[in-house]
Amino acid sequence: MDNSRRNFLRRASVIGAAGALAAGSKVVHAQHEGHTAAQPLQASPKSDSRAGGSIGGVVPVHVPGVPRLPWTLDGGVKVFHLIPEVVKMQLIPGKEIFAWGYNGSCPGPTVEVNEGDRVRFIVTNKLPEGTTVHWHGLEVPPAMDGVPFLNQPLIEPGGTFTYEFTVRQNGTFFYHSHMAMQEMMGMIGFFIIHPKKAHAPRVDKDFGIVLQEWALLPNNPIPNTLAMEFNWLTINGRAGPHATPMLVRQGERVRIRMINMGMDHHPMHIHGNQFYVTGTEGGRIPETAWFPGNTVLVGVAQARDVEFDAVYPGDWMLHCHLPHHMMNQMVSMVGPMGHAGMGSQTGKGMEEGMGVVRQGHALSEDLGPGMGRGMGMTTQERNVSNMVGPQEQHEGHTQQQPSPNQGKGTEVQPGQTERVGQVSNPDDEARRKTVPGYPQDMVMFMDKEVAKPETYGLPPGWSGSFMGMMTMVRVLPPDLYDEVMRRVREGIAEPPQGQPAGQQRKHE
Ligand SMILES: [Cu+2]
Repeated sequence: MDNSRRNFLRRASVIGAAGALAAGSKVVHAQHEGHTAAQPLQASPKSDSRAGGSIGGVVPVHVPGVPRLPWTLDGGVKVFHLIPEVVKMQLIPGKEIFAWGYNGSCPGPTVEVNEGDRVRFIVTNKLPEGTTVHWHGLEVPPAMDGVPFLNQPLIEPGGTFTYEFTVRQNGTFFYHSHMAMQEMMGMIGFFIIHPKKAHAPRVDKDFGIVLQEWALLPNNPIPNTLAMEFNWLTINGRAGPHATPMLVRQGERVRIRMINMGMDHHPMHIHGNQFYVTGTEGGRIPETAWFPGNTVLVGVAQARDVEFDAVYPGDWMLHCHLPHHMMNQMVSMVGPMGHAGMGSQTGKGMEEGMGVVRQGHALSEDLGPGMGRGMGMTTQERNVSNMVGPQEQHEGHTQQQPSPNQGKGTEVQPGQTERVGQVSNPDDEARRKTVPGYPQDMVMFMDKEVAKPETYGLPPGWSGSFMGMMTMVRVLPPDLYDEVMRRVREGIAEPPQGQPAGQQRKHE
């Protein structure tokens, strides 16, 4: 395939992605008897102390983009219906996958109860295989613990199992399938238990974020749950920049609860603020044991609560700091080696990059560069990047000669370094392409596609800096806060106008 055609196809797929509309996750089953698919975010019944906002000083937890699980009261027992099922969800506009979740949502809807509540969960399985629900961190009777065969039979497709127990703890917990691969299909949700009296100091805003990771081969919408490498990282089911910002009025005290159910640990870092770690998956940490930081490691199966006073106005990033968790759609970790040129291919998919040979022999013209190795026998080889991340589009491919000395025959003495390949003109693409390691990071703007009421007032191009496990805490001065909240209530989503700073010279 020649380069112009390949570039055309890439451009077409980018335009296709940009044209897709944002939508929440939706249930995949063709029909549902007796229950509505995606449960809208709905207030709990009026008898609930939290609905009014502040009996005991407790504020409801807001998990951006994830509904709350409604309940009804039956003789003093809070009754919930939990439905494991397959959902179609959108990681970013244009990237839809099939995940497994609960009640039409992945992550599952948030369970929010009070310490001392008696709760009943009627679980009806709509998955194609058996499942159970484990209440992670909760002190429940063994028969309610959700381990199949040890504590209970599997809930077979179409079957129902009822869990009932009294919640005696308070803090950030979660529920999840106790089948390991189902966990990796997304089957997790928050289980928040409010204390009888709010912890001091009281918070004004209480947020929750679920950290998940997905292995998705190109053009395959089904997560590979056996993978050890993950190329999509999400917060509440969405990758940056599609994650919904958390909104705070300047001066408020904020709690953010983070839970992790995946294969990797996530060092979650906030910009511009220090926080205290105030809770774990075991509940509240005594204030005397709090420690400050701006990064907290949320390990697999852990919960971490952090709190801070939002005194600094600004749009503050909150993200996993693992470099590979700050990217979307990594196409390859190992190749290709050469830039596009005569006989060389670049920008191929993960399969080729990982050396899955499908055509010809490994060193053939098509596959050689994709194997991530230089063959040492062509002038087209250069020490260039592995090309991770989305690829920038270039109008008109430039053919240029590499420097004959680039990366070859130069010996650097131990302890010494040597400058290589400085570039002073960003428009000199030919020169840039001779630099070892180029390209590394690429930027893709999608302000318009991910515009939400919560993004109002962000600068043009803001979305170019958000990928993977990234979101933000927007600490807004009162006027702007009120305006953004009005837009949230009225559902007004407007992208910023104008060009990103420094991008005026670029074509669209
Ligand atoms: Cu991470």
